[in-house]
Amino acid sequence: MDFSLTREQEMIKDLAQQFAENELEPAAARIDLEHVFPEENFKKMASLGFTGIGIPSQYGGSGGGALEKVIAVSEFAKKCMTSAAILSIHLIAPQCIYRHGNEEQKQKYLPMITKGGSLGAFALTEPNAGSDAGSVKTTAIFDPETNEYILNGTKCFISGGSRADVLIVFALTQPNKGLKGMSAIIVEKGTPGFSVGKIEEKMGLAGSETAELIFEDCRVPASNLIGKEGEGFKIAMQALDRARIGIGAQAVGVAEGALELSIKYSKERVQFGKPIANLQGIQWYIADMATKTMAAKTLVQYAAYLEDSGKPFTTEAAMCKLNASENARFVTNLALQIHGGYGYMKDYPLERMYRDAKITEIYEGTSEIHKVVISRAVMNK
Ligand code: COS
Repeated sequence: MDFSLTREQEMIKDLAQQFAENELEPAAARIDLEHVFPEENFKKMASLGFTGIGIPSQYGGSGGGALEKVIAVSEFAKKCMTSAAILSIHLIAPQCIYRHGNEEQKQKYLPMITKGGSLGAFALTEPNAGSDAGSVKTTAIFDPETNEYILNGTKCFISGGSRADVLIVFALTQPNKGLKGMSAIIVEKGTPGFSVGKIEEKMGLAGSETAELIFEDCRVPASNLIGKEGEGFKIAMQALDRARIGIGAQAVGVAEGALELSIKYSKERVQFGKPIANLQGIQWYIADMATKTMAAKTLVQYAAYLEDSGKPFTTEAAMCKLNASENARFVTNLALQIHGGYGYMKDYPLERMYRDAKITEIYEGTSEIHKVVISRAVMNK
């Protein structure tokens, strides 16, 4: 068993760490307060190759796989969860096209979203299809006269949806077949009949622009179908398996960031005539935070290793996301507690990290859904 990173992975880690410290951290508080998508930083992510992780260079990607994604996303999340979420969720769309698209689709769409600065989005969730993703009601009816699909329906809570240039939309091409009639279709920003509705006001991840998307007789060429008709649910589930490792990486990163800040603060903060780091209560907090975060990180990296090795990883992706997200809430809560009143103030990043961490227990599948996935697997149900 070899837990060490390769030289290339070490380089990605260093690059991500420097970028996070120099560019992401200084903007993090402003993004959170002003609720703005960090356009400039996203462009820089693209120019540094982060938006093309997991895609080969022939399509504009920077190569690597799940572990490289985990490394970059975790480093980003230490300093700015919104930026980590933007990267991690963006990476779902190129993976869908690369793994399930045809050569023409790869040539057309991948370079723009891997290195061209275009943002990808994954549009599955609907008002009545959240945890029950198979209940999607949006339709995409084929029109043989024009060789187009006509989309009708509403998606909600779509991360980056209002800003995305290329969206993977899940819709029923055969509505009478339920989830077996679901297909994955590429929709480009600006397509007539596609509009952005409500932009959500969220508890955290303020800069990631979570939006409602409305499709009203939105016509897209039949050539935008990814894979075959009816394959959409499986494409979505496989995409979510990969994405859940990305959320695990976000959760590990925010926990590591909060732990680092807590260690630093506890050594500086003097109460009762000595640094609070000398108090055993604080030492025990730090020991628990460090141990649980190391365990979470190891499980996330193990799930990434399975994905990269071409082995089944659905269960481990669910486990790593469940564990890392619960740990992120645990660690950011204790970190805020260690910082006391200062932790509650916006002058420090702790309250933001605490708010941002919470979403990891909810999006890309709630903790409860992951327990369904895990128990089904381990109990053979
Ligand atoms: N990979 C590949 N195929 C999968 C799969 C996976 N991870 N999970 C399920 N499938 C397949 C099943 O094998 C089944 O195919 P067959 O009918 O050919 O056997 C089909 O999909 C239906 O699966 P299942 O019966 O398990 O579907 P359910 O409706 O019970 O849903 C859960 C399964 C709950 C796991 C799924 O709906 C889910 O993940 N929900 C959460 C959605 C989510 O994360 N939403 C957030 C969106 S982005 S913020």
